[in-house]
Amino acid sequence: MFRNSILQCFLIISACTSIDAFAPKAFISKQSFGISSLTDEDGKTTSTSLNSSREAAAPTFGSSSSRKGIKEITYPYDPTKIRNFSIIAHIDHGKSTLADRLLESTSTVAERDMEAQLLDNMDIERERGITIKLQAARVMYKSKKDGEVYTLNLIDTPGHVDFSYEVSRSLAACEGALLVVDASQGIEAQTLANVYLALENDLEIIPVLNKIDLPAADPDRVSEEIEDTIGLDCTDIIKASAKAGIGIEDIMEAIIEQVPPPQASEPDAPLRALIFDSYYDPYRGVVVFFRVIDGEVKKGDKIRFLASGAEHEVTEVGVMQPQQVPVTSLQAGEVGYICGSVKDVQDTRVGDTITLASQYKAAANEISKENGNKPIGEIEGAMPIQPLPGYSESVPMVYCGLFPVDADDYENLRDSLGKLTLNDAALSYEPETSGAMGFGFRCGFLGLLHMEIIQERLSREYDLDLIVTAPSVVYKIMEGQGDNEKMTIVDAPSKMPDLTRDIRALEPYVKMEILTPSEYNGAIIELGQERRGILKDIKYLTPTRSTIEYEVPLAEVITDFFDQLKSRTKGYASMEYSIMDYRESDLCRLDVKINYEDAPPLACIVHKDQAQSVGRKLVEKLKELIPRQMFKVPIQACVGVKVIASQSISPMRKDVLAKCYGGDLSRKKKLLQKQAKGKKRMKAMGKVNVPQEAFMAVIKLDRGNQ
Ligand SMILES: Nc1nc2c(ncn2[C@@H]2O[C@H](COP(=O)(O)OP(=O)(O)OP(=O)(O)O)[C@@H](O)[C@H]2O)c(=O)[nH]1
Ligand SMILES: [Mg+2]
Repeated sequence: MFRNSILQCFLIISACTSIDAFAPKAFISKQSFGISSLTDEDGKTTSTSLNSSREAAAPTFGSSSSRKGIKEITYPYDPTKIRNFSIIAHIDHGKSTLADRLLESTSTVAERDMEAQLLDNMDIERERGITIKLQAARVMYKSKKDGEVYTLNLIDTPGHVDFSYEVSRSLAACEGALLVVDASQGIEAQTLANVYLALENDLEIIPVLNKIDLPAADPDRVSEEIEDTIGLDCTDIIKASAKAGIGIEDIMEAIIEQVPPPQASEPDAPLRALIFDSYYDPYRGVVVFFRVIDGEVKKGDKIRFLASGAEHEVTEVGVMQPQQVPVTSLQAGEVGYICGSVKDVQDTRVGDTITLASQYKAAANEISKENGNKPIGEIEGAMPIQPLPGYSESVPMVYCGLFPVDADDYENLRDSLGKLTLNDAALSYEPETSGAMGFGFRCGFLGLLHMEIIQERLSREYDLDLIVTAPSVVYKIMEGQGDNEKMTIVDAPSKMPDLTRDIRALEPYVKMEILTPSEYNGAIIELGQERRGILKDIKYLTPTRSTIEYEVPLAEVITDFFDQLKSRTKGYASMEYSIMDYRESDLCRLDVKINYEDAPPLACIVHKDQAQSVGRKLVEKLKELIPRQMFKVPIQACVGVKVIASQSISPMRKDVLAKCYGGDLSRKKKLLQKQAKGKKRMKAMGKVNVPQEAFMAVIKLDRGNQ
């Protein structure tokens, strides 16, 4: 019965996105419009030129210079003594802190090198106090029960929903998952989402109650909640405090006891290793993180990436402790990294399978012999080595345009995006050209926080100044009827055609689940109504906690929905969502004209009923954000050719009559007329600088009280 309920909750990608992620500080540059060129007046950011955040943030994590002369370590190999597991939880329930304790108590990291959330080694992670990248580490632990030494490969995962792709990839490399639940807060939306992901991967789940040191901790209530909602047996649940170091040994013993060891491979099986992460190192090329499923890989081997067909010689094989330590070989069941001077980022892809070139060639020759010496490429469906299942591609939820402030940076931006996709497999991009903005890229993200992090990483790690347009979802446009029906995908508001009678627009809807204390049910239903939500169900998990199920257009969610949810429930509610389907909606494109010139990056798609109020609020907001010019600047919001709202920014004006005391009236008139003429000329040639915040104005509008 439990499994059934899980099947219903298939892929869960949720949205705990904070819109304050969009505080203006995050955006960096100014842009001028229309006939004008791009400017970057006060667009300088703190660009610490980091080449690889992993290296830069944590020099101890192995820079190439410090690698010279490092001897490889040989570990005894016994697959029955290996345990691979991920740490999963809702955001801030203490995963990284627990990983710290596991590293510390096994003396994997020296005491002097220890710091809080050690595995969060990126600057952005440390500044924000959240994990955004999965991070693997190997610890050796001597069991108190049987006295044997075990190799524990742990993967710390991010808790925020925008990075759930990282979690799903980590889980595919493991046999078990440590489910951390904050004993003072209980189950949250993301706890459930991660449990479903772990069950999809058939993992053994070990629940742990964390933060029992807090006065507000209520382990009994939370255990009951876990039993009732998730269905895990909690009679002997481990009570721990990652901060105070309570229950750490119990956790490690439970892992050894409950998580199954990896399956040993057949003797002589060819190498098959699954890539779960990678990053670009300017000195060593692409560094690939993988889990060996079959076979063995050593330094000096020639490896082949099955999907791309690229072959490279291995220059280093190693494990993460968590700094990279070279080892002589890695065998089935082990987790580690490899480098092979791979300079072309296209060669490697997360989810691809690594094998040995010699084994591939031998298998290919055999198949070709069986087929009368036909070359392998000409034999249909021939697969000398069966690739591992890999991962399903992540589906971007939100799109935005990224344009370099300096047009010369275009190539640089393209290379940087290529390198960044190695480290962030959920990022997608394609070239885009816009009349007003020049050459850039349309990028797809899993959520708003993801979008902001990528933008910040581009600026910090690759020293790029960017202009970011407002995020939008993907719409489907249907034209014609019956067999002649044609569908086009629209991922930028400016590409939306004018909707006539035989063009229909479909927008994505999400299934949203909100967990909240029951006293806020009313406030949440009110919010749902404002956002065109369809209330599906309200369930009481316990007398004081409920889950509310909604079907909401995704476009309403990517505005300040999460902010509103938090503020209306005093921060107690959490939410998750997954894409359901596309539904027909009465949509229209809201264009913005500044100084009578179209400003496509400011256009947005809204529901027809909301067009008037969004248009009015948008022009008011733009009036506040766009600085005054020497001439009058009208700002208009239009649907089609109809202007539905307008405002104008009054010009800065010199008092030309100041020098004219006394004097004749006609003299004054003449001066004023001359000034008016000058303003008119200025207006015709004028350039309006639109600051970066203006691009985001549309998602920050207060949409209540419409
Ligand atoms: N009192 C107390 N605080 C804890 C405990 N474990 C973690 N914390 C605190 O909780 C906060 C979040 O901890 P993290 O370890 O960063 O949580 P996380 O689950 O890794 O968060 P994300 O990776 O962003 O999802 C930090 O301020 C920790 O100091 C604990 O056992 N007791
Ligand atoms: Mg963390």
